[in-house]
Amino acid sequence: MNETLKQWVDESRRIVFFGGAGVSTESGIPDFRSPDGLYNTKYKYPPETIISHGFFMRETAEFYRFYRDKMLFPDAQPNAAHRKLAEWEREGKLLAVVTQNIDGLHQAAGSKKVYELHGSVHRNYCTHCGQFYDLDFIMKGEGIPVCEKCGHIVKPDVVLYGENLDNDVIQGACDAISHADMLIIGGTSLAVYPAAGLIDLYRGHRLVLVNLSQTPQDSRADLVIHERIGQVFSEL
Ligand code: CNA
Repeated sequence: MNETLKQWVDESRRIVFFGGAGVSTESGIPDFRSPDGLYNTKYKYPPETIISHGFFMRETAEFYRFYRDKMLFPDAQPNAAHRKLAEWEREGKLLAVVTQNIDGLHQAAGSKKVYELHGSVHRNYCTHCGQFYDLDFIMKGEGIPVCEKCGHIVKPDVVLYGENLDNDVIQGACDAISHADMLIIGGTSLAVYPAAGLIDLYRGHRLVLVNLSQTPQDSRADLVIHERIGQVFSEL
């Protein structure tokens, strides 16, 4: 167990967690940039092309083939990292989780204050009338999902490359990070902007990075742990 991390967690009252795909790999969901991540699987186009706004508009059927095949994991369960964060929130020592993940596992673990910078696979809307659809609706259909009310295309509430982040979500995340007395960054390559830029708002001296591989921000962190985050959190 990392004693410094444990001590800082014990002493902090306004922890904010900023995470990415690496938080869910121990739940069986592949990340993007690890050796066994999505960017290293063979597909007709690179993933960053397929999960872009332009591709969704142009080649919707191909988008959904990839999306259903590679991005939906309805049976994944929260791991020790998700569970510990929810526990800290219940205990009143965690302000918020800010996540780049779209899998909903923080909420499944019981977290309430979750800023989903890149949206969620659990919310889907008709592009015409705004009718809501759940993940099951996308899973059980084939081809392009269309609205049962008006027949227009249903789109996941996921921020695709080339789309803007939701202003209210960014505002909430900025607010939480700037009020944090400890910021734990975990399971993210910190390569995707503007999300990765939000950590600049933290001004304290308990900046912890828990990530398997190195990140561009390792040198500015007060504590760096290159281990599996589920394992690290299970020992806290
Ligand atoms: P990324 O760029 O794939 O980076 C993941 C990072 O996590 C890498 O640096 C890994 O070394 C590290 N990592 C992997 N497993 C672990 C582990 N068990 N413990 C600690 N570190 C680990 O992913 P980012 O989140 O940084 O990139 C942002 C993208 C990925 C966002 O737009 C997400 O929407 C997108 N994404 C999300 C999911 C999901 O919702 N679960 C899955 C795949 C991709």
